[in-house]
Amino acid sequence: MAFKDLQEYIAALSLRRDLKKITVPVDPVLEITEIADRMVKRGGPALLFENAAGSPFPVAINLFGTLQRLCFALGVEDLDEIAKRVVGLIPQSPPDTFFEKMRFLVKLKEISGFQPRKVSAGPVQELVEKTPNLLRLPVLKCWPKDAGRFITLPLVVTRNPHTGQQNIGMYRIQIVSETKAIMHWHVHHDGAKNFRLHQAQGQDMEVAIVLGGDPATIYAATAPLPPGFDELLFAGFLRGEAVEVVRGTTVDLLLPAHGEFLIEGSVSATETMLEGPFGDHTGFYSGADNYPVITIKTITRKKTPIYPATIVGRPPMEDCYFGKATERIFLPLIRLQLSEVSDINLPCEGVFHNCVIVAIKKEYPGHARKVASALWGMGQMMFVKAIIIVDEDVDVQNLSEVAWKVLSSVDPERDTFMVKGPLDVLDHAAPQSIYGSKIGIDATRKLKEEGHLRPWPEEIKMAPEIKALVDKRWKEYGF
Ligand SMILES: [Mn+2]
Repeated sequence: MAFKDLQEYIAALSLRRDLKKITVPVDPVLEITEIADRMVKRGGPALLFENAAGSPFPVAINLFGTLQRLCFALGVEDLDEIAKRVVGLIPQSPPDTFFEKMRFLVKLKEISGFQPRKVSAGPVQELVEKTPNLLRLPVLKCWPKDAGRFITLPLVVTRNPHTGQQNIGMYRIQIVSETKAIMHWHVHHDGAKNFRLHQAQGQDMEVAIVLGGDPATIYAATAPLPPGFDELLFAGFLRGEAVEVVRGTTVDLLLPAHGEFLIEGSVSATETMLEGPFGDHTGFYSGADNYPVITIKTITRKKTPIYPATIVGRPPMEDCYFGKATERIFLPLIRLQLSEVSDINLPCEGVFHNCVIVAIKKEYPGHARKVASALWGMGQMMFVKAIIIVDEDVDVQNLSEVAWKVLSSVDPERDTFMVKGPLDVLDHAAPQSIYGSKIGIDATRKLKEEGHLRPWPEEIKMAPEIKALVDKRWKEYGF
């Protein structure tokens, strides 16, 4: 059963005792961040601030802040259930490129019922604000040196002017005034691409910002889908039920009908403003830069909406769990291209683009380097700064085991290699923005062709019969 919207999900969390309601007034400026940060760090519940200072609307945060909660949000016990459904969609003899293979998700359309379903009216349009005013929303100022208040969990809907294809992405939005805001998207984001296509024709771009919606749609907005792949179709697949959409009141876009708020307006082709600094998901502040200005025309909403938010900052944060969902759901697609990959871990501390640990079934000299090169050539993996390759018997999810195996199995001179390439815009260590060096660490057992001239030592393991004996006698020992 799929959640219809955020409020149904929040009610279900409450029933599971995985939601804490805070009734005293709390300030969306910094105070909510400090509380939410403590909760996410201790694996605490989702939070509903019923009395957000300066706003008539409650704030929900930490809605996806543990792996169990995210699974619950997506309607599964384990994320691998989704991965198995993805595998089921992939044909036996797929075409050549990774993206073509990913596009086979388009098969979804055939087994349909998952394509967004247009409805004539939706709760997100229950009420039209007489005068749209972003300042009435309980938008957080997240960290002390942030430039202002930022919408952090928006579904930003744009359209490709040539194909008509819509895109949903999650990009932070800085509030400037009642009707002005600044859109922060990175150059490779689909929303930014749609914007450049409008800009090239000298046109402002229609935009809709949906706050809320069902949990699968919110996750889908963060997933690294190939360009042109509909996030709402993916969300429909995840929840096993089509997402209902309504036409905007002042923009020609189809929008999730069960959002809490719907903000409509346009992104200026010409006008920019200084956006940031912003305390980012790297755990450091991102500097200020110029980004396009959004002018708001209309705000519609439910009669009693909840404002959804998240915070980023020193990991682990809530976005870590979205990243984990992506890691699990997309692993089968990586394995299509690289069948030798047995598992992969994007540790939270690596904030997705700093580190990937990958286990492989090694078959020939140089195999680890081949896998690293292939990953660096695959979609958003191109941004990864460090790729660590281990043998398949290493549990890549166990960072203690990884540290032990890597540190003991690497000859730094022989087993590390550096290449240059694109880097994430948030990598502040690179000498210049978005370009620099990457490292591969081959921590697999070395072969003699790889220059290892001695036998590889055997790992210590207890004899199975002794383990069984100790298991059996465990109580006898008096522990
Ligand atoms: Mn997209």
